[in-house]
Order: sequence, then C-alpha cells, then structure tokens
Amino acid sequence: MTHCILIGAPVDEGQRRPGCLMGPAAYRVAGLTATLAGLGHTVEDRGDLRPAPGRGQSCANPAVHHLPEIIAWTETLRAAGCAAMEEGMPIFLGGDHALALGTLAGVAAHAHAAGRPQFVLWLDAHSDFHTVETTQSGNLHGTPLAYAAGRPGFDAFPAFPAPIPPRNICMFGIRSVDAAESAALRETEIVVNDMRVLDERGIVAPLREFLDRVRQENGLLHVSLDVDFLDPSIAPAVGTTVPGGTTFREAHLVCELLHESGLMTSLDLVELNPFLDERGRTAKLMVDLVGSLLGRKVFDRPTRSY
Ligand code: 6HN
Ligand code: MN
Ligand code: MN
Ligand code: MN
Repeated sequence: MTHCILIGAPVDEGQRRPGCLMGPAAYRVAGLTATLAGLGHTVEDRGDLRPAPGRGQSCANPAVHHLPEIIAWTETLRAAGCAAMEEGMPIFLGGDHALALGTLAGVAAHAHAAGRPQFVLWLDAHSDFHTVETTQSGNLHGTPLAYAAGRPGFDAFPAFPAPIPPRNICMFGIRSVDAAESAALRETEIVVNDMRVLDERGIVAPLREFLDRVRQENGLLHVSLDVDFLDPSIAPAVGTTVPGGTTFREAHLVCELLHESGLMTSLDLVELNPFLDERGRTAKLMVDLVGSLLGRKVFDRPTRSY
C-alpha cells in the first residue's frame, strides 16, 4: 500500500500552446483518486500549487519566454516535492514538462539529504536536454533534464541541488532530438533508448537493465511520463505530437514492470492538454497507465523476476 500524494502543477508557460493548465483538473475528472483508492492505496490530494510571483529575471537567449514564471514554478515545486517525499509518493499532475525543473530539484534535494542516489526514467518522444542558452524554440519545457544533469546555462535558476549523475538517467521512447541536444547527449553517459532501440530489442530488456541498476545501488526512482511518449493515435491531447510512439501495450508493459520492481518513488504526469483531447480519451488513458504503475493487473499471476 502506497500513500499517494497528488500535487497539481498547472504549469502552462513552458511552451506556447495554452491548455496544459487544465491537466490537473482533467486527471481528477478522469478518476485518478478513485483508481488509486480502488487499488488499496491511500490518496491525499493537495490541490493545485500556485507559483510565487515572477521576479523579472532575464537571460541572453532572446527566444526564451516566461523565464521568471518558470523559475517561480521551479522554486515552488522543489519545496513541495522535497517535502512530499518525506510522507509518501508524490504524483505531480501537470502542466507542461517545465514542471520537471522543480520536481527533479525537489526529489534530488530529498535524495541527497537521505544519502541515496537519485535515478530518473524519462518516458518521452523528446530528450528535453536543452539549456536556456541552446533552446531555439525558447520553450523551457525542453530543458529539465539538462538542469537536473548539472549542465551549465541555468544561471538565472537556483543552483540544482546535487545534480543527478548522467549515468543514472535513462530515456525511453525518444524520436525527436534537436541538433544541440544530440551533440550534448553524445558527451554524457545518459542511456538514450530511442524508438530504434525499442524496435530492435523490445522494451523489456533495456528497462530491466536500468531497473537492475536502480536496485543494486539502492536508488530512488523518479519517473517522468510525457503524454507524447505514447503514439498520437492513442494519445492525441498533446501539443508536441510525434508519429511512431509507443503502443498501448508497450506503455502498459512499462508501467506493469515498474510496479513489479517496487522501485518508483515519485511520478510526473506531463504535457496533457485537455483542450486537444477527444472526449477525454487521453486523460483516461493516462489515468489507466497510473493504475498499472500502482499495481493494477488483468490477471494476478505469480510475479516472475520483477
Ligand atoms: N517536451 N526539442 C523541442 C524544443 O522546443 O526544444 C521540443 C521540446 C519538447 C518538450 O517534450 O516536454
Ligand atoms: Mn517532455
Ligand atoms: Mn525532503
Ligand atoms: Mn515530449
């Protein structure tokens, strides 16, 4: 039984298509609390956070927009995330992916204080490895992993607490990487399981390799689930659709394996834009996946190795 702490993060300023701010409400309407409670978990919904007012910070890259607002969200989410880690499993209801600047900072601060290594599983079509200096779109939802890995270029932000070793970061579902991200990723030990890898090897073996490492090192595991990890044919409610994403079954399998591992300690649900949805189907699918992440099984067969 897990104590699930729902934290609404209606961040909309990390990209340019309004609507992600409705995400937390959509998850609630789609039955997230009932789904978790039905699996025997306790659920504490802390409502939606509001960021402190922005303070007018600026940067050299003219493309960047809403920098003060995203810095304010980062500070607010860092504090809320670190505190929630003491009490249960925070589930952050986005909001666009810029919220992960704050959630990663919060869980990393907690892990550092607890003396345990932090690991990150990034389920996304995109690598989100731009710095404030390299982003061409200026959309800060494309930057959280660079911040968490301690890349330079985040001078306007609070220093990231205990940067996450790149070898502790693993990506799945990747199929859209900008040139500057690609060049930077090649210099790191981040494990990039792009769709090519999943096509060739399947999703199970590379996921088990990563989870084995988390277990061996007694790590804490933050999972960041971007709606565009999923193929747009099953999850249309996202502003950054990329064809060729994971299928319904692949996504559920990832979630089931994660549950069986018992390793996940925090979760982001990001980039849902309910304004782009079709009768709530994407919100409902995301809630379904959270159900699998927290233990729902079609048939309760004896657990294999995970
Ligand atoms: N996401 N690389 C593109 C950009 O604008 O920097 C896309 C970013 C997508 C962000 O997946 O949360
Ligand atoms: Mn993303
Ligand atoms: Mn803490
Ligand atoms: Mn994405």
